[in-house]
Amino acid sequence: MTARVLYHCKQARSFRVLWMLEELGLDYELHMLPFPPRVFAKDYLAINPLGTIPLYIDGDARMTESSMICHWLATRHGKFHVAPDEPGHAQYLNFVSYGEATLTFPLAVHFRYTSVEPEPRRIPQAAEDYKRFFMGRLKLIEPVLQDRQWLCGDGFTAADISVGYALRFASTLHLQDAFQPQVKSYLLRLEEREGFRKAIAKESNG
Ligand SMILES: N[C@@H](CCC(=O)N[C@@H](CS)C(=O)NCC(=O)O)C(=O)O
Repeated sequence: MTARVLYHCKQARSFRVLWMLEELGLDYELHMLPFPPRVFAKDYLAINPLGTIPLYIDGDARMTESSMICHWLATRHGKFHVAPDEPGHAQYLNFVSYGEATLTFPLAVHFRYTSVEPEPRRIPQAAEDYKRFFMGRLKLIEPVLQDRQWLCGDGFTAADISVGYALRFASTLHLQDAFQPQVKSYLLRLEEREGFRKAIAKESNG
């Protein structure tokens, strides 16, 4: 059996990988780290010089990009993806990347300048600007979710995990009141999934 190992901090982007592993029903070893590991788990730098999480090890594969790990797992296990020869493949790939590069990036800046930095280094203007930046970037999914349950049609995919994590992150930052109703109900639908609930339980129990 392949040894699968995930390094994770509670609620961090590595949650995407934890969620996908649970959706696929795979066995894995979970290593919980304090946040940020580069400060509180300096040994971790020896296995991941970036100091970021996730680090996912699966046989010969070592990966540090959460959305791509989900896509890779989905294609490898033949579930929760849109294959290259299927309609909607390009849009699927676009959503997988968009969840991290377009949606999570501005949230991370907002989070940093409202919560992570010590008080004297916080920048309210940057926090506000990047909150607006995030809200504007939801325009890609708002019309899609008017008439679809999941981003890529009838089936749940890695794109939903990539984007769903960003929406969940926004809701932990209390930004969900500005979501359009179809985005709010999409997030609730994601949070009701068994895989999501199991992943939450796993990270809570360490
Ligand atoms: N693009 C990467 C970003 C990874 C990343 O920056 N993770 C954050 C946690 S959400 C982290 O490790 N931050 C700690 C640090 O920067 O020291 C991904 O999607 O996995």
